[in-house]
Amino acid sequence: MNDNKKTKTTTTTAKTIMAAATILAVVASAAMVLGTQMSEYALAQTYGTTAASASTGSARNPVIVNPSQTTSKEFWINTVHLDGATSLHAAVANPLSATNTPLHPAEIPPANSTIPTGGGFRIVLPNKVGAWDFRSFTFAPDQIIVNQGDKVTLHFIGVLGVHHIITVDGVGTFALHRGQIHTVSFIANNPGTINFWCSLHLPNMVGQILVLPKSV
Ligand SMILES: [Cu+2]
Repeated sequence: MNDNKKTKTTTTTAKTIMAAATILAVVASAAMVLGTQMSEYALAQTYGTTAASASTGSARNPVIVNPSQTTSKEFWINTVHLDGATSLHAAVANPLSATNTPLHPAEIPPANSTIPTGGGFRIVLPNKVGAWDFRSFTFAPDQIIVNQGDKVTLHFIGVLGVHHIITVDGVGTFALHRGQIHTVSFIANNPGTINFWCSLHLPNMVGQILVLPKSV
């Protein structure tokens, strides 16, 4: 084989390889599109919708609530306090990071407090580096809805706060420390409201159970 023929053969081989590579790339991208479509379809199936209903945004059927049916209901209620921690001095941004901006501006505690008395609110005045905090106690959740005749089980969980003295109206009073769970159960015989509260953190550490009347 002379040099001319060699060059021609090499060029032809290179063209063949390039053509094959192009075909492979087309097949691969077609497979990717198909794969994406299949995974979207699988996702739609997972959420119990068809592709048509997903595209029109129609919702799934709502769950029908029937107040005439009684059942057992169980709730987990955490003791919580929310903290507004801030400082007399603005937080310092990191000059090396474009996304790190100060978390809070300089703030001073209000001169004339409007906070009601009771342990439910607390201001921690500025410490020697200017940090101060406003705290508010609550339950999470603090509103519960059940049906008349339901067996209601409440698990109170001591998460935040050293301890609490909790009363569930008509059910009882108990102490709850951090790390403990105290459970009460009762039948919601009467429609109306059942209040619960912590006597150490009034007036805001309160909650309410709304008992819906049985339909006749
Ligand atoms: Cu409390």
